[in-house]
Amino acid sequence: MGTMSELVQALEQVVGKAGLVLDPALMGSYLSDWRNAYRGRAALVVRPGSTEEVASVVRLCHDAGVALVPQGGNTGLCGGSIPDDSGQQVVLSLTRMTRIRNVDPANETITVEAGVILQHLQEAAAEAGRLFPLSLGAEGSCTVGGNLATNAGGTAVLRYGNMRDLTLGLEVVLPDGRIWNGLRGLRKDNTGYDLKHLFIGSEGTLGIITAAVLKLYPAIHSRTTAWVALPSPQAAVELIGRMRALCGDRLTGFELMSRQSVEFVLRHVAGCTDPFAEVHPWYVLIQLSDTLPDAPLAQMLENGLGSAFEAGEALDAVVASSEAQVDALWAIREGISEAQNHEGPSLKHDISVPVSCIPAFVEAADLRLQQAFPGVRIVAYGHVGDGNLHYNISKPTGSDDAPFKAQAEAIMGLIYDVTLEFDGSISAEHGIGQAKREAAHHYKAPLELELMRSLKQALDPTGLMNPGKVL
Ligand code: FAD
Ligand code: S2G
Ligand code: ZN
Repeated sequence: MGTMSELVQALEQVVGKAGLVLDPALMGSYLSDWRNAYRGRAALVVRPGSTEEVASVVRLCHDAGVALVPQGGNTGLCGGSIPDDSGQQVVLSLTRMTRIRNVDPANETITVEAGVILQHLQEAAAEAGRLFPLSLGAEGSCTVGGNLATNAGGTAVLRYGNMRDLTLGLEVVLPDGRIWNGLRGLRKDNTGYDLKHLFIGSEGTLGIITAAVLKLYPAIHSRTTAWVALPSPQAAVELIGRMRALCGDRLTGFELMSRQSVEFVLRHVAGCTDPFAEVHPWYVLIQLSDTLPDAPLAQMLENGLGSAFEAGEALDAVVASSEAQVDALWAIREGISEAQNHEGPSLKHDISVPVSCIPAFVEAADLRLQQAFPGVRIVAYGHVGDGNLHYNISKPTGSDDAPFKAQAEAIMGLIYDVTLEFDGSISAEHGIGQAKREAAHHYKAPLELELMRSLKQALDPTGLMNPGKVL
């Protein structure tokens, strides 16, 4: 096919005028990420309303040799949904595909389109008397397609797993425009390679996810939440072990936060107050949940915290006595991401190490960072049960952005080196995108990269699906 304008005319035949954004002045929100860390230019934004329209768009772009950048809620933190600065790429937004196609309470499954916002999915599950457990700070705007493409994690992974664990079937438009309908709601299907797992976590580089069959869980009817002050990450690891032994799968949230991360929230997020009068070095937010309406959760929590105090693992604790207080405690935790933006550039390191290595990782990384980059502020927090720390770095108080940004690569290298010393991963839940391509090429085993490239070559031989991301 010929010129871009011929492509635009053909695309308009498929999606109609309403499905195209041609005016650069109206493209803004599609061309930069949530933090404004990445900015690109697009030939146009296309917003198909159905799987068939996605397939036609992909076929037209494939035949025209035009690269596609799939986009959902654009809340990703690795620049995976942002086009390059050539102005030749097409952003394909799934945000018009918001149908909930089917809910099957007896099979405990729900079939949704890729553009469904995570919060709406949670609400649809609740209306059916069930729970869809994925929960993360961006749930008000991230989409199911983006959650699948990044294999999103969040705060309930320790009990329910990440998006990969919550998925039974997928519908995908392949890079050549063919539609793969793998929308089966089966918990057992052993008929060869499990193809859905190729696309989950592929960040738009192997195809466009247009729908999914997701697992539903029994609804929660009782919940108790506590905010606990601790002397160290070691105490947090001891405490989660204690709570797991006591409560088993009732432990549905265990979020660690350093004092620095809480300080940022108290400073920048309106309505957040310190649950304690005294300052402490570390905190955890603990949540227990049960399907029984009157499960003895408060008693379990009291037993666990009681022995933690005796063992010197806890310094203070408050158990939420109302829904409002539960929300207020979670608002502190979920406010950390936004609060960091008010303190200059946030160098994000979404790392994971074995849970038992979290204390030693923090000690080693803190020490080496302060030696090499005195004054940088370490904003460490995250999902202890998954071994996943958001070990983010902000510039020294009162310093300029530029010299700090100039050290970004050295800071990142130091933190990832320490991560690998503990056999960890440089990306626990956010993916690679464009932010961590070089790091992934540096830290991943050559054989793993070779196998990934073979899969990319097999599924997207023209390389038009989200080029420059992941590989
Ligand atoms: P986008 O940002 O639009 O896209 C993300 C990637 O997926 C891109 O590579 C894009 O090309 C691709 N993509 C999008 N839709 C499709 C599709 N239909 N088919 C194929 N590829 C597609 N993430 C976590 O895992 N855990 C957290 O706790 C967490 N907390 C966050 C808190 C805040 C405040 C913010 C802003 C982000 C947080 N994130 C977290 C990151 C982000 O919300 C997730 O990565 C989310 O899954 C992205 O969804 P999205 O719809 O915004 O995807
Ligand atoms: C979270 C958000 C990303 C960040 O809040 O759990 O995934 O580092 C993170 O701000
Ligand atoms: Zn997270």
